[in-house]
Amino acid sequence: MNQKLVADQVGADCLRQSDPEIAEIIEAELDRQRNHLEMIASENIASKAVLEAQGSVLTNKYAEGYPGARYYGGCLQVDRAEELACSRAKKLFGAEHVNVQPHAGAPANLAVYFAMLKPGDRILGMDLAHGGHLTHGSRVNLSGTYYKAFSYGVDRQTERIDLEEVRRQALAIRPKMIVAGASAYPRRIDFAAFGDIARECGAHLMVDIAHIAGLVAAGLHPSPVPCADFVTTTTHKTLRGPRGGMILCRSKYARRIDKAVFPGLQGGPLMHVIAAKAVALKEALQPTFKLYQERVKENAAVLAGALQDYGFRLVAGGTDNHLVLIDLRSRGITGMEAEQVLGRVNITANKNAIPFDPESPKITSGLRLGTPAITSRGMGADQVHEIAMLIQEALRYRDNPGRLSRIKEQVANLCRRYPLRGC
Ligand code: DSN
Repeated sequence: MNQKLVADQVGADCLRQSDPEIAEIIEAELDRQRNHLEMIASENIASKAVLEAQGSVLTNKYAEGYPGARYYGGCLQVDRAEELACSRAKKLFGAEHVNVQPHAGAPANLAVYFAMLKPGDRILGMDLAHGGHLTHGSRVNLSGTYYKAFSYGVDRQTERIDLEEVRRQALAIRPKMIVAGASAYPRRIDFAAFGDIARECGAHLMVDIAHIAGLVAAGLHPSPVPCADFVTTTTHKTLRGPRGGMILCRSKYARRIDKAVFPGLQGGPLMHVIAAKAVALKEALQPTFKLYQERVKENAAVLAGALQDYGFRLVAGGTDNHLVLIDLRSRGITGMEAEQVLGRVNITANKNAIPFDPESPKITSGLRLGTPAITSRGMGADQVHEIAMLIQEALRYRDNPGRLSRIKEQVANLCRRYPLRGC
């Protein structure tokens, strides 16, 4: 490996001297990212500019509070960074108010609940087993413990959200909060219909766009901002920023949300991450970002079509966004085994429950694949066809080590032709 290049990329020169073990781990991880095809739908490749801001001296600063109203001195510069992040996020999503302090998507969701609900209040969110998220009311999460959580799923035939059924449940349950959004749902979500249902049953609507934030920002998925009271997101998935979270809301909820994030749930904000969020949001406001998102979506559609041509059954029959969910049952392989086989040829993906999955969440019958990271490397339709072919070959010849090592070499070749990109 070119050590100079590694040092440039990770700024590892000083680190290599002071902590060679961690420096070696970072170099090895960079090597892995360079030489593996990243198909995990929730991962991406942040720009060097984002990495630089996140690795900056802003990590040294305590700044509890908000710009202009902090509990510490010396916040002039970090105030400017947070103000920039907020104004860029508002512009990008057309939101009235933004809080950029949540450390991740889960605390963003919990802050909204903390702002608006009392323990024991009813919430209605998408079932984790049908593609929802832990923080949408799962029993193993705080959201399903402090609140009385109910869930809606997808229709058994269409594997899509049945809005009439959501409406029926909402009117029967009368939740205080309805949660829309998903982490493994390949189809468009009708947020306007969710808004109508919430209004009809007197609930607040929170939409979690963590997965599709980049598509929403680029106008490639209808935005929930006009119809939801609260929109939460992570900043590192399709949005391609640093690892973190964000809450968008109407002005009338601004104070409650800000108080819930700090001092309600968090202490000192991660100012280096907030600066990196600002950088990513500036990138997302550029015309090239829209082209990137268009390509993410096109690549997912090409992947879906190619996998179907190889005879794979896709949940909900295909995709409208950045991910596909394969039902592996007819292939005689579980999600866990498929993840392991693909790992052996340097394709990184994750096992995932499919709706009405007969297998446990640790095994699963599904595999989730996403295109954000390979698209960030510049791959297009031809490479996606090649990847689909490599995936089907690897799963088919999983017991043939010679075949697997040839596939691994083809993956390496693809990675060499499409290196990780800089700024
Ligand atoms: N862990 C994320 C995902 O992979 O979808 C959700 O939080």
